Amino acid sequence: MNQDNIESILEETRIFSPPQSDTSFSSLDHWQITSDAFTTDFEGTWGKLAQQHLTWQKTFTQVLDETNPPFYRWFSDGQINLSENCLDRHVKYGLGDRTAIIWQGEAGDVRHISYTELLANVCKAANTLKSLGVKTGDRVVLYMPMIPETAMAMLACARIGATHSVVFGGFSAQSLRDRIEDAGASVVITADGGYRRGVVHALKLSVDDALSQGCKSVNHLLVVKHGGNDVAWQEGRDVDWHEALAAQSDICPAEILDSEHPLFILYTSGSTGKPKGIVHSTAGYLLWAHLTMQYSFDFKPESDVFWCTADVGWITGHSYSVYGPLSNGGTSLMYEGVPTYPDAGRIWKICQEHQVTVFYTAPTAIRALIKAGDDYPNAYDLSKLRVLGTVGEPINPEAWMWYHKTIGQERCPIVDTWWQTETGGHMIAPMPFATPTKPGSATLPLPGVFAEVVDADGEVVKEGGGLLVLTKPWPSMLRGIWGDKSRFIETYWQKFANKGYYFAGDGARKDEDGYIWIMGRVDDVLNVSGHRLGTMEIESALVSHPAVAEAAVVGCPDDIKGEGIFAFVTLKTTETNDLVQVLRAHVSQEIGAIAKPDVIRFTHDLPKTRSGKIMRRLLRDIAAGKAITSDISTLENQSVIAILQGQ
Ligand code: 7RM
Repeated sequence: MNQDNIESILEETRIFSPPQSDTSFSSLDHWQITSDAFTTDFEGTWGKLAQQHLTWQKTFTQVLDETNPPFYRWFSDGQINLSENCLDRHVKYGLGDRTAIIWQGEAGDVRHISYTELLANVCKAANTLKSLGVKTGDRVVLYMPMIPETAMAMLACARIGATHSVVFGGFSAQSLRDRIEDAGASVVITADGGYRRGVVHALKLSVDDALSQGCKSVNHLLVVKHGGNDVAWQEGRDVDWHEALAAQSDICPAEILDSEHPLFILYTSGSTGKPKGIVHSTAGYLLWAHLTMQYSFDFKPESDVFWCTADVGWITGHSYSVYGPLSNGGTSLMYEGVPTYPDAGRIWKICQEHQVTVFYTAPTAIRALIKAGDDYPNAYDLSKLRVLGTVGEPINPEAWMWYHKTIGQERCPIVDTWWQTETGGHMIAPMPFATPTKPGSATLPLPGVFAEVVDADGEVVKEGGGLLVLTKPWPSMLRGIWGDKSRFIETYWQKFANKGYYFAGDGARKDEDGYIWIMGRVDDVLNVSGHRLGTMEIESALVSHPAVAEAAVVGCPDDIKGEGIFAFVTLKTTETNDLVQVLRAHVSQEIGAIAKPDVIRFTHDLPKTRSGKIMRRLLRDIAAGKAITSDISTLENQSVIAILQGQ
């Protein structure tokens, strides 16, 4: 994390009492009682919640199967269909007319989709997938804009037991191809285009590109006509979503699926190698997406309008734009465009127009909106807002205070939610009307979550800094990395194997009240605007260019993005004027625009230890423009430092 942020977090002493509410969790005593229930009877409490909150096709008899750790299984002899829980049960109980999705297009168009309508479309989409040969257990990749059809496609996959893998639309054709191939998908669902800043992005073009270079497993491309631009069409392979759905019945029985059936794969960056396909199961994932809506957001499906600004290409969009709100029978707002288009008031305009009550976004967006000035939010009626959430990266106290005062008008609790793609749902977060909050702290583990800060030996740190671990399994935990068992064990379980702890990859501090303050990644993973990127991935993209011999990528402080990307590069050829631009474009093509380095600095040599390891700490200090604090006595070629510093 940014040094300024660390300092402001370390100095932070303010405490804010939760506002009064007659909600089910209205004091820290309620948090304590619920948390204690898990300590006293871990499996019994989880089992009771799973019975109460989910609709089962066949009830389970065993809550947790821990015979083969870390391959934990939850509710494993039960059967359940996620789409039935998100749709059929609400329609059956008379909520068919309630709005499931409010969609706001960037150009101004709005759609309200009721539960009845959503169910009918999901059934048609499910029947379409079946007609294209998709069967239970097959993989379907989605490369989509933020439109209701994306949620429909996810739910349709879940309905027939096809494992979906959503790839963020900002990733390049190359990244898309890697993911399609790794997942072995038989169908890709995309759109002719999606809107961003008034421009239609040609999503299908990237899919065509990816498929032309491999992806032999793909038989069909299902295309939603949305952007209105001309697209190439391959007869026999490409299928028009609307035409296909129109020909299908709106009834499709929900497949009987085991609790542990793989619901989705979502690729995320790690410190080594290519992005890994995080696998989530059906029942456990759904239970926690459902419950955390209530715990962290105090979600009231009958009256709330919930808006999570994350793209469904990320885990936040999966759990809190789609599955969490819909499982509860509530209303989820989806916005297709850019939050600052046509101006920085767009978000607040949408909140006013759709009477948003619970709003969830990333600190990077908050910082960008602060910079735009208070006139934007002040011009809109934000009085309906009652809970404000943040996610993705540490929030600096200054941004927290602005969110609290200017947006929440000191009325709305701020919920800073710490979690990961791997955890499926929130792990550490305040309960908005129960937990006193401190700006910059995600506060306390949610009931049922056992999080600790430990030292390098895995001993619990009562107060002070260390590594963040989860000491007990939880229902929505990742079930593995797609196709790579050993990487799963190595990445998450090896470090504290003697204790059986899950290692999150984050540094954290525990204060005198037991509050947890997340200090950022301790591995080679960057957090750029709340998006996870591996330094290795960016380095590989750089060295795949013919001009590049070697590359070392580190994070550097960035006021808005939290972290920026700084690349040190040695060349095989001589430096040309436009090489920085060429390399940035190359990374964009290899990974996606989000991975473009902010700074590329050429050097004839990279600083290495005698054993040949790149001295990353040294590079981080240089990238931050700081005095060098690391020990450089082992540096072979000391004269390189001035060049690295750009002198
Ligand atoms: C949900 C999501 C996970 C990484 C995680 C942290 C960082 C997420 C917070 C946070 C501080 C937070 N999934 N992170 N939330 N850091 N405070 N509230 O972001 O898989 O993409 O990233 O994000 O480093 O390990 S993710």
